[in-house]
Amino acid sequence: MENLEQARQWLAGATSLAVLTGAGVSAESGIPTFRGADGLWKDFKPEELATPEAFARDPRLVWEWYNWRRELIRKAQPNPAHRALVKLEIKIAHFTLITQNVDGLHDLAGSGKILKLHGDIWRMRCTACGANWPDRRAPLPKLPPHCACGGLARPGVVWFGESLPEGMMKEAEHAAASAAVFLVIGTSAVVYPAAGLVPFAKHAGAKVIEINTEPSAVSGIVDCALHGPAGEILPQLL
Ligand code: BJW
Ligand code: ZN
Repeated sequence: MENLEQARQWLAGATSLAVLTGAGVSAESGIPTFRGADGLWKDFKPEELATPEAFARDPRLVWEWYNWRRELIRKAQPNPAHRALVKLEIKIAHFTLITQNVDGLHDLAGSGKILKLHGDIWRMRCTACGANWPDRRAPLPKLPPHCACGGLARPGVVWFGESLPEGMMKEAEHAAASAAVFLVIGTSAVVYPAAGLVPFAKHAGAKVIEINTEPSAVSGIVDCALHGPAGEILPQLL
C-alpha cells in the first residue's frame, strides 16, 4: 500500500493521537529552521547561542539573535500544516500537541492545549527576581531588555543544558505512551529529551508516522515516512 494511504488509514481509525512538531512545521510560514543551509545566523550555530553560557558571556549578542527572530516571527502566519493539526484536534478524541517550537504559530492557528517543551519566545524572564511576563514587541526598543526590578531579562525559552518546564516531559511521555498513532513532523530529532519521545511512543505500541522533507535521526525507526513539505502532506491526511 502507498505510504500516504497507509498513514491516512491509521489516522482515520485512531481515537488517540500524539503529535511532535519541530521547526520544519513553520518553515513554510517563512521561519528559518535551526539546522541545514538556511539555519545559520551570522555564522553562529544554535548550539553557540542557545546556551546559558553564551548569554552570560554576551547577553546583547544573544538578544540580537532573538530580536531578529522575533521580527521574522511577528510577520509570519500559520500555514496549512498548523491548520491541519487544529482539524485533527477537533476530530480525534484524545489529542496531544507537543512542540519544540517557541514561535507561537500553533496558538495563532487555534490549537488548544500545547505542550511547549522549549518555552515561548514571546515571554521574558528576569534573571534576578525570576518574574516572567509576556512581551510581543518586535523589535524590542532597547537591548538587552530589563525587568521592572532592574535585573537583566532573558527570553522565556529552554537553552541547552537547562531543564524543560516542570512536569512537561511527564505529560508528553504519558501522551506518547497512550497514543495509537504518533506523528512526528519537521524535526531533525537530534535534540533530547524531545527526540526520545519517538522511540518511546514506538516501544509503547504506537504507529509512528514521520513527515519531513529530508531523512531525520529517527527515520530508521518510524513505521511510515512521508517525504515532502508538511504544509502539503498534512492536509492530505485529513
Ligand atoms: C521540513 C520542512 C517542511 C524543513 N516540512 N519538514 C541525550 C543524548 C545526547 C544529548 C543530550 C541528551 N539529553 C540531553 C542532552 C543535551 C541536550 C541535547 O539534546 N543535545 C544534543 C544536540 C546532542 N539537551 C538539552 O540540553 C535539553 N535539556 C535537558 O536535557 O535538560 C536536562 C539536563 C540538564 C542539565 C544537564 C543534562 C541534562 C534542552 C534542549 C533545549 C533546546 N533548545 C533549542 C532552543 C530553544 C529556544 C529557541 O528557539 O531559541 O530548541 S535548540 C533548537 O533545537 C530549538 C529546537 O526546538 C530544537 C530542535 O530543533 P528542530 O525543531 O528539530 O529543528 P531543526 O532545524 O534541527 O530541524 C528542522 C527539520 O525540519 C529538518 O529535519 C528539516 O528536514 C525539516 N523541514 N522544512 C517538513 N516544509
Ligand atoms: Zn526582576
